[in-house]
Amino acid sequence: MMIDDLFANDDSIIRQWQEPLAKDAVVLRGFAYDEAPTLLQHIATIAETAPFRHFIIPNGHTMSIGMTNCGTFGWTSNAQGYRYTEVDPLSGQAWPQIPAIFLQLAQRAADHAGFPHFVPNACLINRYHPGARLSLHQDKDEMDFSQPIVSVSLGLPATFLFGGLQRTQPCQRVTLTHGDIAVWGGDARLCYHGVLPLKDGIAPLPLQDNVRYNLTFRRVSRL
Ligand code: MD6
Ligand code: FE
Repeated sequence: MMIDDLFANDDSIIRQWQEPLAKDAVVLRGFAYDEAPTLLQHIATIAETAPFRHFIIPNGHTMSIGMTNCGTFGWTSNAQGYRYTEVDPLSGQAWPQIPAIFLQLAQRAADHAGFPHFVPNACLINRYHPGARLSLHQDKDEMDFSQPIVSVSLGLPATFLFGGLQRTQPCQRVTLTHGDIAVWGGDARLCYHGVLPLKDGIAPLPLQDNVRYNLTFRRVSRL
């Protein structure tokens, strides 16, 4: 068989690869690339109902990242603390539903990374402009740590910091670009991570703007 025939109907074979970060943590390069324009359209629609906002965090600072959510549960913060809510505090209404294409992509990515049967019920949407950053943290407000987190990067590249189970452990630096999906679960589920200040640039079409979006899919337990 000719090499052309081997690749004839699926050039994802040559545009997608995996980079393990640690046990149970992997970056799926290019995994969301084809769906990216559709994902961005859905983000714009969600933001019409649940606009991006800059939460206050318990230390009194305002986050540099704009945030919104879709799903049964949405991550929120105020001066009192962090929590998942079933209602958008801005509108008093339920968060918009997770679009079917989001769910399918998150499930496929989790499956690919070795976490089958992932059914997220929360999707946090982060928006970064140049200078916006996310300090080192653990994702532990979900209560259920048996499920992984699936994180989709869109728009400008960012430097992701991936550390260990203790804040003081050294961090790897990983560049996450448009279409990459990071999946963390199992022994890596509570690893510290963060994002360095976003550098200026012009994101790929259809954005053509100095912006990065990140979708993180989670399973939040009702407790
Ligand atoms: C971001 N991501 O990439 C922020 N959390 O914009 C996260 O905080 C994150 O990418 C848990 C797992 C993967 C992530
Ligand atoms: Fe996080």
